[in-house]
Parts: sequence; C-alpha cells; structure tokens
Amino acid sequence: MLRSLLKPLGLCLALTAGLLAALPSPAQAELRPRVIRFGYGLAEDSNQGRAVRFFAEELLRLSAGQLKVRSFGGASLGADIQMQNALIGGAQEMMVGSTATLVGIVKVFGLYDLPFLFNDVHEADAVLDGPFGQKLLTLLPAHGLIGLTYWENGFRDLTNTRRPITRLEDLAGVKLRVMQNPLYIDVFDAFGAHAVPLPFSELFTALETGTVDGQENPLTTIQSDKFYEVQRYLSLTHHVYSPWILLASGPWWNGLSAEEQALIRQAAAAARDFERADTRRQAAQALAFLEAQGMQVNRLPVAEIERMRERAQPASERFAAEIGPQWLSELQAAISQARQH
Ligand code: TK8
Repeated sequence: MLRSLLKPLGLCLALTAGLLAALPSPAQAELRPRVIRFGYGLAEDSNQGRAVRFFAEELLRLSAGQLKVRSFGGASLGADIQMQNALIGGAQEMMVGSTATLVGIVKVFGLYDLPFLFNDVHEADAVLDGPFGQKLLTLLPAHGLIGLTYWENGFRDLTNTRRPITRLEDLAGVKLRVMQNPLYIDVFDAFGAHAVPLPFSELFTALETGTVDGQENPLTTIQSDKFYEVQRYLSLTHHVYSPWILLASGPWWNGLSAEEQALIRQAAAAARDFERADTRRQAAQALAFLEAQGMQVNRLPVAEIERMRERAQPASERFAAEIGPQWLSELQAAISQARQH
C-alpha cells in the first residue's frame, strides 16, 4: 500500500529533477559549446596522456558537456616549441610540455633546469605551487600564453648505448640529446658530453639511427616512449627535476567567459593532483620494468654526484647572471623555506 503511494511520488521527483537539469544554471548560461585542441609530446599511453584524458573528462563533466577537449598525443600537432607558437598565434588552444622549452619566450623559466636544485618532489611541489612558481606564471600573459599549472615530468636520468656512466669521465665523447635550452647544452658540455639539442619528437629516431648515443629523461618517459628498445645503459643521476606546464593560448583565453576560465582552472588543478599521484606511482615501478627489458642500471656514488654539481656550477652562475641574480636568490629562498616544512 505504502509502496504504491510512494511510486508516483518517486516518478514525480524524478521528472522535476530532470526538468531542473535541463534548465541552464547561471554558470552554464555563460558557457558556449567549444572544442579545445590540446596537444602533447609523449605517447598516448603515458603519464602525460593519462592526465590529459583525465583533464578532458573532468572539464566535460564540470561544463555539463559544453567544453570538449580533442587531444593529440605523440607531438602530432608539433613539438613543444611549435605548439607554444601555435598557442601564441591562436591556432591551437592548449598544450602540456616541458618548462625547459619555454626559455625562448621567457628566459627565467630556465631556472628550473639548474642541476640538483630540488632534493625531492615535495620541495618541488611546494616551490612550484607556492608564490615563486606562481610568480613565474604571471610572466607569460605578456607573451600571449596563459600558464595554468605545473605537472610533474620528474627527476631526469641518463641513458646511452656506449657505456654505463659511473663517473664524469664516462660521458666523454657521448653524443647526448638534450632539450632545446642553452643551459642544458652548457651543463652537458661541461660534463664532457657532446650535447645535441633536438625536439623530443625526433628523439626516438635519433637514438634508433645512432644520430645520438644517449638522452636524459625521467624513468616514466624512458618506459612510455620505449627508449629501452634502443638504449642499453641507464645511469640514475637524477640531475634535474623537470616540471611540465599546462598552457593555454592567450588570445583564445581572453575570448572566454569568466565562468569558462574558472572551469578550465578547476579541471587543470584536479588534473595536476591526478597527474602527480599517477606519475609517482608509475615512477616507483618503472625501474623494475626497465631492468626486465634488459637495461643495465647503475647508481652513481655520492662523491661523483658532488663532482657533477661542481662541474655544473659555472654554467649555472652564467645563467643566473644573465637573467639577473635576484631570481636565483628568490628561488633559493623558496627552496630553503620548503625544506623547513
Ligand atoms: C615532451 C617533452 C618531454 C621532455 C623532453 O614534449 O623534451 O625531453 O622531457 O617531456 O617536453
């Protein structure tokens, strides 16, 4: 009896809920159906690809289906630098890529590439999400880019086909691909390697054909982009903590409503948290995977890491002087503060 009374009530409630959902909420009224072309460099099956898919789903959900991301992995829209320029020109809406390749636009971003800056990911999170990292993002809009948030690429390690790198001298004569960033060229030349700047999109082929002997990237990337197929030695140097940055096109961003911008920021923040957790999970398993693929792994003695740090010093000082020494002091202060917590 009670059940038969409740049934029509339930139906009625369901109908009302359906009607309410169909009416635009105030936020939705400010949303237009949009397709966002989002490019990235790594394989679709990578920590980068997974996070872009998470971002897309989150944004679709938050915007009730209005803001649709079309993602393009494997640098199919172009390498980092090309995509940055497409964003500046308004030909592409969003991307994620290395901060290191931004130096041609805002040089100060090279600060993150100073070797042995962060001791662990918690220091990196605190600095990137704190006032220092956010201040760097504010330098981008003047150049036609919006920096939304930092994701983790991770600590970089060395691979090559020549020999295990156990001390600096082992790098002598090794043709090593580096990112397109003068500080990397300077630092690896100072380490004794022959640094060759190349876009990430050309790296696998360059390794396969022997154009270069080696490269440096986080373990997660060595796994996802299958560098283990063409590289034998893996040396755990952890020489740089590399952030990724989620970027939007400035001209496009300025045409969005405040609500649309807020939803994109919200999805970007959620994707950052997802990405860091996912990347750290993968990083914890990647070494065993790479060993199982036949890579020969070595760690470096602390004294040898210390020698690398010293050898990189002049290049780091030259870079700090070029951008203005106050930037490095500010960054060092932010790191010290992060270390106290
Ligand atoms: C992907 C690159 C990559 C970076 C590199 O587009 O170039 O080595 O580590 O993640 O940004």
